[in-house]
Amino acid sequence: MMAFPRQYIQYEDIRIPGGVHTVESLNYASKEFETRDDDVFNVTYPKSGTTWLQEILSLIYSNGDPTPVKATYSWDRVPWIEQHSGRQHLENKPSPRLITTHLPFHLFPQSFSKTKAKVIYTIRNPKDVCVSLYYFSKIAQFMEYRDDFQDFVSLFLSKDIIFGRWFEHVKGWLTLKDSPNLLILSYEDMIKDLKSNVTKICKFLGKELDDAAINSVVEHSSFQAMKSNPMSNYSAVPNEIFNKDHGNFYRKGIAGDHKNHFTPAQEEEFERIYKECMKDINLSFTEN
Ligand code: PPS
Repeated sequence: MMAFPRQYIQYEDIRIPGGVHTVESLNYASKEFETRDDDVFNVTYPKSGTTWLQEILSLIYSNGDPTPVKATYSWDRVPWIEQHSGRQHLENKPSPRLITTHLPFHLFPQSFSKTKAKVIYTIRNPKDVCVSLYYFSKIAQFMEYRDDFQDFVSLFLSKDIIFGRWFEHVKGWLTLKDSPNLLILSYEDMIKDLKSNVTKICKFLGKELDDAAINSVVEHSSFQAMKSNPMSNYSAVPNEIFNKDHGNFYRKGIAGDHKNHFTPAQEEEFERIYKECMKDINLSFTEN
């Protein structure tokens, strides 16, 4: 397989990795995609719990039966709408479709607003997102790479970061916060109590799972279960795309790892920018 170049597409106001995305695939996602009333979208800023939700949603829709998550790749079960294979994956997929996206709200399918489709938006502490993305950029050969952590933090805080800045992404999606069709989840909350979050997701989706099925969803979407599931752990992706010699996609899966990476000066600067950008938004991030 050919390696993806570390090249970016400028799509409207955001930069998106090339190779896996094309202008055509982004136009499809944003402008042409026909949303169905029973579509379910797993929306995240990168490194905020995307893969986790792919697994949880797959397991909820199989009523806790792990067979599908052990038989089919996560990206086929809950495909990304904006990637080059989005159209092929989604056009003829039977309902209800489970769909993943990192798109900011303003580039989300235009057809969405006329439907009853549901969106689950998962938010993670941006400092931990930054750390996770730093390590991911060593593995993902399509990502812009900065060896020096401080350089990476500067990139993360700039408009050149993939899918736009975390701040604008989160604020954009929070404009929908009063919609009954949006469920906001917190990565940190899921770390603390996965079962109550799975129950909350089921309620939002109108899925009635009994206690044994809920427990099975929790068991099969644990960090360890996913890390050892070849259908979800990206081990099948060739090294030209995900270089496994440079790290593991399932790195730590914890809340608060930024404390092991940010210097006090970096924390202070990040906090200053956070406060400036998020002044009207009330979010908190618990740490273990
Ligand atoms: S991506 O590339 O945007 O799809 O990445 P994404 O899946 O959003 O984020 C990857 C981080 O999520 C962690 N992860 C989990 N944490 C806890 N429990 C489970 N089950 C789980 N699955 C994935 C993964 O380890 C990455 O975080 P870091 O901090 O790098 O470990």
